[in-house]
Amino acid sequence: MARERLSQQDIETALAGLNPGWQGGPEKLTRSIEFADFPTAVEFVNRIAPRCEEIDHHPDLALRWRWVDIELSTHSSGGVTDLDTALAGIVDEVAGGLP
Ligand code: HBI
Repeated sequence: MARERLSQQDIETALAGLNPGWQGGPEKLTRSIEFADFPTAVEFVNRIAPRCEEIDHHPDLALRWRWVDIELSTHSSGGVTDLDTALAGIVDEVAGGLP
């Protein structure tokens, strides 16, 4: 049984508690984060990896110089679920600890 997709209203509610850089639609949540430099962007990826393993939920990441483009969706559900909003909060926590 696939995990339940969130309604747009639920997504809007979740976004209110997340970094304003997040954009959300029924299909995915996206955020592009600019770090101080390339090594810091790589450090973000390295720090987020074990957190994703802990919850068995993984982002789509594009590492572009000092930017990391993040897309969150629950592939097995074909859209945004509470796993994605939870991972968005983890992304905010990890990114917030980096320059
Ligand atoms: N991560 N974003 C995302 N979407 C999934 O459907 C997903 C995942 N990580 C692991 C995973 N599915 C499955 O391996 C477990 O749900 C069993």
